[in-house]
Amino acid sequence: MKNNLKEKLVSGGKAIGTFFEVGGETAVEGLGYTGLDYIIIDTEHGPFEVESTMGLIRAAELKELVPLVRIKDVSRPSVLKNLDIGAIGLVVPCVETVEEAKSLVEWAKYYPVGKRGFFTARKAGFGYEDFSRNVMEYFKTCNRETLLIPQCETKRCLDNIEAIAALEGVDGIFIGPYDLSVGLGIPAQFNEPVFKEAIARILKACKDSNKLSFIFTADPAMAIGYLEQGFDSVTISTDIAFYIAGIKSMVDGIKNQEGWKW
Ligand code: 3PY
Ligand code: MG
Repeated sequence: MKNNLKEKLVSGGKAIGTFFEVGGETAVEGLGYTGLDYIIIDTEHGPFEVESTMGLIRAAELKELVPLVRIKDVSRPSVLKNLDIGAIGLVVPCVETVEEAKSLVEWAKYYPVGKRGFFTARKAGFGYEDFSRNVMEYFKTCNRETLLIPQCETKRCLDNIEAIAALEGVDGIFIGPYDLSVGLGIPAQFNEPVFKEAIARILKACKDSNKLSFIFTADPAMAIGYLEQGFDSVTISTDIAFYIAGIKSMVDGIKNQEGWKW
């Protein structure tokens, strides 16, 4: 069990991902040819439940695309089930307090870091992978390789960000700029000083605690800016946005010829 995304990021590499919303194993497989490092299967906003998510994870594994899952809420079943079906990392929306982050660690990490419920699930080969035969080795491997990444996307989370980022078991922070900007009273105004200060504060909290930093943007120029600023990773747009834009630009290019009635 190895997390290629973690390996890349802790060795100083940058990574790029996208939110997966389209659905279907074939769509995941196709993304394996794009150069993306990871996808985040979005069960917060996307239509997927745990059973279909498992198929999407398998398809990502086939193409060595790292499958993270954005779980739908801060709850033990959401954490446990998504890890047990093979998510190698969880992005958790709307975490606001240190207590919530502590609960997440308890549910997501095995003893002695947390109290994850014991099960030799997919990543353990249902108990047939060598590393899972010894319980302590199994726990240590899962705790090391599984990324737990709360999202900072509310004012309350921002107020607590240093303590949340510093928690043992929290591997990184993912900034949700849309919700965070709403929380700051400046919806989608990403160039406002108050927004930029918030981003800088979260990034510093990550660096000070030696944790990974992720941010979402739909804009490739902003993505480059965030990477230059020091973020470890940007999650760029959603697959559905690329899908529509790609086909639409081809259709527009043909339809825009003069003289034909469509
Ligand atoms: C946000 O911007 O709120 C996110 O959660 C990223 O998609
Ligand atoms: Mg959000």
